[in-house]
Amino acid sequence: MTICALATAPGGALGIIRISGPQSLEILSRVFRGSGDVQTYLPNTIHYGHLVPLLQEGSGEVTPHEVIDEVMVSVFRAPHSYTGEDSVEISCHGSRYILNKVLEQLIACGCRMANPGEYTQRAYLNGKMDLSQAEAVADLIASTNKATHQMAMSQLRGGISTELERLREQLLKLTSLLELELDFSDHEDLEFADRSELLELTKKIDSHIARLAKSFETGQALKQGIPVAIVGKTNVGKSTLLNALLKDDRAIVSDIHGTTRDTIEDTIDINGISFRFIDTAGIRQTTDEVEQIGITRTYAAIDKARIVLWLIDAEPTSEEVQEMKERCKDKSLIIIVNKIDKQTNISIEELSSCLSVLRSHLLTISAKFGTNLSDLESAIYQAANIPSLQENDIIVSNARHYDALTRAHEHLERVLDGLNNGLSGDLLSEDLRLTLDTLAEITGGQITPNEVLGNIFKNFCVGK
Ligand SMILES: Nc1nc2c(ncn2[C@@H]2O[C@H](COP(=O)(O)OP(=O)(O)O)[C@@H](O)[C@H]2O)c(=O)[nH]1
Ligand SMILES: [Mg+2]
Repeated sequence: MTICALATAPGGALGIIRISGPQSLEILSRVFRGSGDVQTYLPNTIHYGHLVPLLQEGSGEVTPHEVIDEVMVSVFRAPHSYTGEDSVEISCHGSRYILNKVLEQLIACGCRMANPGEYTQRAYLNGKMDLSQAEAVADLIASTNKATHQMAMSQLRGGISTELERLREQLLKLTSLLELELDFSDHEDLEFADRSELLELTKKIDSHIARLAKSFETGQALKQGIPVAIVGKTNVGKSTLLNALLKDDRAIVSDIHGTTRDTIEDTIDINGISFRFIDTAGIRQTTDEVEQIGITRTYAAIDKARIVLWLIDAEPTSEEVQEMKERCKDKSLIIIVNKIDKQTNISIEELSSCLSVLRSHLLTISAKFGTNLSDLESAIYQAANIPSLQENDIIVSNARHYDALTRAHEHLERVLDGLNNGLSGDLLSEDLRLTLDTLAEITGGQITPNEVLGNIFKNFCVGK
């Protein structure tokens, strides 16, 4: 079936309508007047002409005032198109009226409106890309900064697919070693595959899979913004800092203690990575019920954060230090002395030794006057500890891939257990096969159930 859809967002100067399917050119020929016979247009050519209303049988020629639009038409032929089918892209003027009119004509000629992601789904079904690459297309369209763009590009280029192919080869090697053992299992005391060699190989593959699965944490953080909690006592300048980082008056700043009672979130990009800053209610003893709820949320924000900015404007007590260290055990803690525009009696050197934090994690700033904020941004970027995106490290950012990797890891753990406990080769083979099948789900090498495909493509835009 030939499908059509608007591929561009409404409101621009141009609007692109895509047609894909076996009848693309035949349908085009009924509504497009250009030079020569439309149905013989060569692949990868562009043609100038006019879109006209569908001619009724027996009616005369179209008069100039009936022309819908002056357009350019790009022609692609199977299999050398995005979908792998014959396709056409019509660049019209971006009028909503024109675009609707054109779609109406195409549907009258026998096109069906495309479902979300249907072009990419067809590209996948026609072998133009694997499933992980198809998913990367959606990520690429949604990318908002350097990090998400690079992750999507790497996946689109087949980064994950290549990595999985390597794993597959190793798993197949393992399988064949085991099968060799099975073939000769009649000879009772023959163990062809050296079990310790098998064990080594399995461990290697397993740690590789585990590493990929673990990278999801980073991938997810990069996609959603790395959570950074700004915490401290009331009035130390947390909201002022949030506003300064955002360069916007996002949170209310006042010298009244307990002004911020709920958490406030916003995102900024530092060196191409997005950070989600969470301004919190100041920590203090309070009888105000609402403020107390806010403080509980502050602790929850710390729990969810990857980086905690602890703002102080006076020497903290040792109990406070202890508490913060306890709460931030597995986080990057950055301690910030604010209000350095004012005279303070805080000695940074003393603080540094009594807090026993890295010197790079102890900064002095003035949130109000913007002093040392770029140092703070660098410290935050460093603390995020993101592997360089230039390197060929694969970062998994898709929940479906993560799920499959986790299950593959579990199957392989069973293989490891089996090897350690002297389980027979045929039982091990079964789990190995499951590992292979599970990994194949990621690229769609296995036959992928329609339900899974439906779930993947339903979140795409129409026209992609
Ligand atoms: N002098 C000075 N005052 C600041 C600075 N940062 C914040 N303040 C003031 O401290 C008060 C409390 O600030 P606010 O951001 O609401 O603190 P929060 O309760 O921690 O969110 C306000 O009057 C701010 O103007 C700073 O760097 N220097
Ligand atoms: Mg505040």
